[in-house]
Amino acid sequence: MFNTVSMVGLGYIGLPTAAVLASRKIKVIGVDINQHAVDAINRGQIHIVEPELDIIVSEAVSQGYLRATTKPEPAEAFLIAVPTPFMGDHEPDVSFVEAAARSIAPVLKKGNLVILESTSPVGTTEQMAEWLAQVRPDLSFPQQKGDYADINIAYCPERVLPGRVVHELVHNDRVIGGMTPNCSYRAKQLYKIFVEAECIATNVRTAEMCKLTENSFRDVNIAFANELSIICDKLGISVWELITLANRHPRVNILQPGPGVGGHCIAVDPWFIVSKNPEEARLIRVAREVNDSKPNWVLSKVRQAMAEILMAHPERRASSLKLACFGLTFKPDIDDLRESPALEIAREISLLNPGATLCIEPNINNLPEGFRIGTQLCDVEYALENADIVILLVDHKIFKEIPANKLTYKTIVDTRGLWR
Ligand code: SAJ
Repeated sequence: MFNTVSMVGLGYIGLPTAAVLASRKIKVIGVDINQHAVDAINRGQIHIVEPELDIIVSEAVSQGYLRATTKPEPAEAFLIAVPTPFMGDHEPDVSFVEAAARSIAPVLKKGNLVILESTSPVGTTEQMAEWLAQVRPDLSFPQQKGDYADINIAYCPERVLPGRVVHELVHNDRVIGGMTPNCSYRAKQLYKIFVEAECIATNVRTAEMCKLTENSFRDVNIAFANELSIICDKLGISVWELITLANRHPRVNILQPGPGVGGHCIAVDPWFIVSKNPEEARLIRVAREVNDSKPNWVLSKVRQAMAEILMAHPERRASSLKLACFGLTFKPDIDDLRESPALEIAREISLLNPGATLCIEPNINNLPEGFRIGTQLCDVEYALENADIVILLVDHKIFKEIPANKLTYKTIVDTRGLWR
């Protein structure tokens, strides 16, 4: 049914999807504006970090099923997975979707299927159909001719977890929102090429909202845990013990508090609901605010720890204090620093601390910008030998393995409950 598919956007979602499709012996033309990414893929290499992806891409390219280009070419189906960030005022920026739609419009042919996968505010797919129709008045679209249109259009959100993308692409259920029933039917046929789980059809707006709902649900639940951690700190209760006990109730399942919420999804997507429904989305907005303000609370705990040491040791100067930040990534055991609260906190610590700041992040080789000059990236042993205050920001596996006796004489600010 589909011999040639074009994947527009070859990032964290597009490249794995293109490679998995190609591994099912579909000819895949990958399109990206990033020449460096295109060149790397055509050499059979990858420009992002994701387990298992390198092997699939290199095989797909060497067998001739996957090829990348910067200029769209004709295909039977087009999948769009481009970034949808938000702007300074939390308003969604769908300009990459518009650019992608306008770039494929000239090569569209009667019978083509166009699917948007990018996380998008409700209404974006219909807007995309309008952009396509503007460029191609010679073709008919679902908003004009329904099931009899020349072009089929659907929204099908990605839902894969970074670090498990290749597995989840195949094994997660897919929600498929066609602009018409025929659009859904055709999109379903496409996903069935590689999805072994269920593909469930709905309408386009429900599918768009479904993706936003999933990530907002998680954000609200993490905000609940983060708020609890602040309340428990005031009350002298261990939030970690409290959550373990409360979760013994058969209908309670509280998530884990941390230094805040990071990444390019959960910290962003709820704003797509809030910006369209500012009056109604009250809980969703407050959850965002609770999670966004958690780094400041952690910083206040660090300041408090510094003050307590100086009070207990009046002979010491503030500039003699050494602080060690354990972890910079947005979640454990990955190298991704995007929207990372740990990174934000570590930077601020380096700026507020008159003494030395050490950072321990086994998944990167160089400190990113924004730290006070002199801030050092070092290993666990060096940090534990030298630091007065250790601040646990990311629950990387190797930090879990630190023996308790190495932490005995340290002042600890543990945002993950790893060393409780
Ligand atoms: N976090 C906590 N406490 C928790 C769970 C997570 O503080 O109990 C924090 C993490 O440390 C991290 C942030 O939340 O900073 C987000 O991490 P995550 O593992 O919850 O999610 P992401 O951003 O890696 O991926 C999410 C997933 N969505 C859901 O689980 C509902 C994934 O399935 C989506 O495909 C992805 O967003 C996306 O692309 O939208």
